[in-house]
Amino acid sequence: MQTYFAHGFIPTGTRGLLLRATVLKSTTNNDTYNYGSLDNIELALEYFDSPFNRNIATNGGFEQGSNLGLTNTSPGPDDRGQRYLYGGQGSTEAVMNQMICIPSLSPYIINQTLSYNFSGWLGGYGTEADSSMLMIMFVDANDNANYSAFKYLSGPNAAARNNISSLLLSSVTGRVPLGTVYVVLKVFSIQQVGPYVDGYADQISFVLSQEQ
Ligand SMILES: [Ca+2]
Ligand SMILES: [Ca+2]
Repeated sequence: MQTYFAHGFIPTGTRGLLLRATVLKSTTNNDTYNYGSLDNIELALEYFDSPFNRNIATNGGFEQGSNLGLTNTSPGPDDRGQRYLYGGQGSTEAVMNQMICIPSLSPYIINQTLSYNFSGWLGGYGTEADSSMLMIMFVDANDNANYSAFKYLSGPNAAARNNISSLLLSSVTGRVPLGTVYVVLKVFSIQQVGPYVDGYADQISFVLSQEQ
């Protein structure tokens, strides 16, 4: 199966939503059964107060996440909360994606006056070479990513963490490129030493602002 998604703003005056899934049976080879299939239909609604000058990433502090390896006294953000992201077990890499729709900001994007700041605290475990990485993608209305606007942020290696379990701040700023309808934030947790994927991340933040 493949995953498909659509996104957008609910138009003014909407009083209800109708979700419809159609499963089509082939008409070309006299199939007895309809083998069209689907699963896990989801609808997520989000209310935006003001999109500017605040973190609009959801659960960026991973307080609905996991906790292993760091302690409350490990170097990291002051506002870390109780939990953070780590990659877990069973794979050599874990990836988190979050899509944020911003079509209502198209006037600012057309005028090239919409700036972003994408940041996160990244780290790992002791002397292990496991690490984390952030990436941001800008995608247009046809779901085409703007490859020239990709940004990567590599987290610290063990030496940069002084070989202790800790988190360090990484950030990138830029201008939201023309044609952007939504952004995809990605967090990679990469395993070099087993058995756990000990790339850590916390306090992921995506902030938009108007350039004056
Ligand atoms: Ca946290
Ligand atoms: Ca590990």
